[in-house]
Amino acid sequence: KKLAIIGMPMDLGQMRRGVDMGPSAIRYAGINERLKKLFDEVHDRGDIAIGRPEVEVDPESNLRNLHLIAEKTEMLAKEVDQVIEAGSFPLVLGGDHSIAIGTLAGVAKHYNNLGVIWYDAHGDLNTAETSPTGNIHGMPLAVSIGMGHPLLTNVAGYAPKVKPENIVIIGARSLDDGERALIKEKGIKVYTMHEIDRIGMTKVMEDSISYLKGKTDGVHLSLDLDGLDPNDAPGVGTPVLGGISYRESHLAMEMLAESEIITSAEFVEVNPILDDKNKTATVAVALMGSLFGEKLL
Ligand code: DIR
Ligand code: MN
Ligand code: MN
Ligand code: MN
Repeated sequence: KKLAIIGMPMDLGQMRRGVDMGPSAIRYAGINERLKKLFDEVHDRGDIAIGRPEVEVDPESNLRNLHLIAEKTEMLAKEVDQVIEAGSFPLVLGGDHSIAIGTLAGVAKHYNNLGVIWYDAHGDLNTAETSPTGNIHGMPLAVSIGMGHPLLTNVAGYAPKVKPENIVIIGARSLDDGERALIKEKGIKVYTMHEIDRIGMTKVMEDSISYLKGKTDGVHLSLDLDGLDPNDAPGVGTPVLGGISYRESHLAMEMLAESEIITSAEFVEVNPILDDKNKTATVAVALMGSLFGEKLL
């Protein structure tokens, strides 16, 4: 079993600076040491070069940093593609959630029926038309089903990446009107905080796993740290009260490890500037440990 780590220090999908330092914060929290115990080989490929580009707002679409994000996610897609071709598990470190456009573009071409688990307080299902902010980090899941600006949906030269019926959103508690409409229209499966409270994380994960297991040939985990409660993961740009706990998140990761369905992953939105002594990156690394099979006994 081989793991490849790719850092994507991009903060162009939203307005709070600092999430570009996410990959560094996660490395400082000990990702390499921790995961070396769980894989035969861990290769940290370093960061994709983002540089310090000038922030722009596309006058036609009102999208913030549209061209830069299209260009940089294309680079990430190539890197992820190479990692999979080399037989390694790709683990991408964000960066804001717009990086998922590139990760999924690199992953999805290797599967006929890719499943996606979107662990997030938000739906990330906005388009230029429905977005209240113009921030592309609120759009990557819509982009992956082929909805949104063509520069984004066509990253890596094909669209869509994922079928709506192969998606499960877990932890949602802040959805915009357009996102709600899209969820209904496309029949996307969503476990909001209501279901997590009501039926418990065990049942939510059992149902999610059996929903995806039969019909997919690979499952990507896209974990936004703001899916967790801000008490447990304060270092995120858009915290929302009433989130998934640290314990529930570990349980979810342990159940995914047991199920053996996950074939790629990314951990995004870690912002060390807004954090409390690197707590959020430390949580991210602990969750990776559980996802990749760490056991207490
Ligand atoms: C909001 C926030 N729905 C938007 N989205 C966030 O800007 O579209 N996603 N924070 O993680
Ligand atoms: Mn390929
Ligand atoms: Mn997100
Ligand atoms: Mn979010």
